[in-house]
Amino acid sequence: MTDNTAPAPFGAIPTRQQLAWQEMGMYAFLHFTVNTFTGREWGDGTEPEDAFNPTEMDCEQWCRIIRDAGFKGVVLTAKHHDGFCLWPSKYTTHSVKYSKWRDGKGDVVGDLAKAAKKYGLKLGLYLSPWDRHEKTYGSGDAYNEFYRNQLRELLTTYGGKNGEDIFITWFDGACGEGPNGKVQHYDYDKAAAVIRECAPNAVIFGHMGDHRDIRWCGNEKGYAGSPNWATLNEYRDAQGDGGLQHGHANGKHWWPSEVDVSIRPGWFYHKEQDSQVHSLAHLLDIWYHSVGRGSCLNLNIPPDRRGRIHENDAERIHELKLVLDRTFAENPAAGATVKASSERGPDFRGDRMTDGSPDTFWAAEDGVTKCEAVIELAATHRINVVSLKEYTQLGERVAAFSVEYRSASGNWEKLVEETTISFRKILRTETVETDALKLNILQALVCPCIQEFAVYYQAPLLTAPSIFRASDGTITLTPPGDEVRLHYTLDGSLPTADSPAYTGPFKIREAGFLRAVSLLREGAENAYPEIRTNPESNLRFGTAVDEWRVLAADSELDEGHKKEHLLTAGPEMWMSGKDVPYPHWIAIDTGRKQRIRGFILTPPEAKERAPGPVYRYRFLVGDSPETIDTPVAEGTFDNLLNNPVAQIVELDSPVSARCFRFEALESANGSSCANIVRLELF
Ligand code: FUL
Repeated sequence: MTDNTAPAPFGAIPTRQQLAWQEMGMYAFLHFTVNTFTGREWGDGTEPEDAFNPTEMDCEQWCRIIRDAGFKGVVLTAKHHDGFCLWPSKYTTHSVKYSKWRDGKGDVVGDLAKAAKKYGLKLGLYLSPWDRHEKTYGSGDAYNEFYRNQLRELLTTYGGKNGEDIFITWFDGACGEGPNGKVQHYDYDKAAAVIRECAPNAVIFGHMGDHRDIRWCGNEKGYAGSPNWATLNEYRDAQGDGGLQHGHANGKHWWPSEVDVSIRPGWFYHKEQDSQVHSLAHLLDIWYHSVGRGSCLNLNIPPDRRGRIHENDAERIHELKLVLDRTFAENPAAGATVKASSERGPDFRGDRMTDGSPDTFWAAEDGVTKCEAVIELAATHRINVVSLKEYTQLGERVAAFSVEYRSASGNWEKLVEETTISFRKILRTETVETDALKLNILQALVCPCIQEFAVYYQAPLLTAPSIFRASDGTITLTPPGDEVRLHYTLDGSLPTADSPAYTGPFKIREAGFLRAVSLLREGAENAYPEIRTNPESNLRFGTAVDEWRVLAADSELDEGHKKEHLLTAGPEMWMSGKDVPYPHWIAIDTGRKQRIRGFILTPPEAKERAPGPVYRYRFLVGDSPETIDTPVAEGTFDNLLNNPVAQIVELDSPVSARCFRFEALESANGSSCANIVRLELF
């Protein structure tokens, strides 16, 4: 036995604010503004103040539901890109004060601050740097001053006596101004100084020069990377080298990631997405890939036009709480005896990681970077979740580890092998019965300090069917298991046991909306009888495309990305040619004149920063391949770069035509390329 003192800290370590933030695990994003009422994702700043008009505004309802679902805080879009202020800011007339809502006496930020306090939730505020309404935006100093004034006003009015109630200030980096738009040079130093002065407990998220405490995880899909180092070198580099997702080992700054994702396809509430609240299984995946990877989860639950959290969203986060509570109720490793291959002294013994205290940890001797610990359970248990924590107050140390279990025959079998542990690592594994586990530290930057080792069991969950629609309109549903039967509807209603049962593939050539649910067969075991909803998948689709023909495109990259891919049902895409500049276009002959109410564009999945997301588009129709020259829609796909979900565009009025041309006029990220997976008509 050696020296009974703690190891020296290693590399960058968290501040008090960062640690407090990290402990929160999960909080709720609240996207709410004029967009809620106009149906947009990015307002353009021309919306009249009266557009904002919730009919049953109730911040207490938000906070009650969010608190009851286990969230620790709320983050409100006090101002989104459209510039409309949810508080009566004295620096602009574009706010609730100038709307009809509550005769101009309403104050959403004020109501939320009060309700959050009442329900024990911490408060976070989002103040968009990009402001499409404010005249001074793009002017440099004048806007910087305006922005600082708003920041100070918000933090000092709603942050408690000394601003202590604010746990996060949230700044996104979005700007859709394009090459000819306004350019604002921000004074991040001065803005950050206001935050440090007025919100001493807050962490700064995202784009505030280098005055950040936490980084973006690099996508809006809901997952941090593996590995997921909390440290980072330069933010600039991280955008290109995967550092937002993975961090940098032994990086210069302690900048752990936050995972921000919406519970629905859009960030703002849209009625037509009521049936697209993520399934429980999807939400759990998000949770394990964010909180379970040591990040915090900022889950967006957008209030609706009433000013209330919609019933579907409320039900789903209630279900999430139920499964998490049940899973993490019993830890068979609590209090277990541990035999470690290297220990420093009595205060750092192996069983310090099973003693339940957040202040004690197992630490190996200096210089030991490979070691193991055997955890003896008091009895045999069924487990399928492993949870680990490093004592990150002393830095991040572990780069790779594995966990083995002792099988009935007494042999050690591998359960899981992974990379970083960091603040937290919670992994789902196969289900095994065991009476002992072994933690192998395979690679560490310096002797490891492990604060917690725990195991749990998550009961199996009923999941949703998968849907595939072929180009001729044939729909195939696949149930998630034998004990499941599927029911579906085509009229938009929620399928029940009385809806048509799925018995095999069927064909629908017209456009439509399919909803399908999984129901447990009679007699099958249901681990969660309290869950009231049936897991659902759904698909909005256009008319069958097997008789269509791609006439031409301005260019195509190669055989793997040819224009004909636009008509296939899989993930393959059309991509415009290398170094061919915008605009790009593709023209299609549908073979017969048909009534067109709109189109659905499916973008490629976001690989960290997709190469060619389209921002501005135009849609033209014609009766023959030679006369496709009548524009019927023009607009922008807001936020397609970060949140590439299917874009449904309804024409102002339906048209009859045989051919159409889609024109990509401007890219969302300055790249020369355009890429599209599918274009459908409805
Ligand atoms: C992005 C914004 O553009 C989206 O509208 C949303 O607010 C998201 C959280 O951040 O950058």
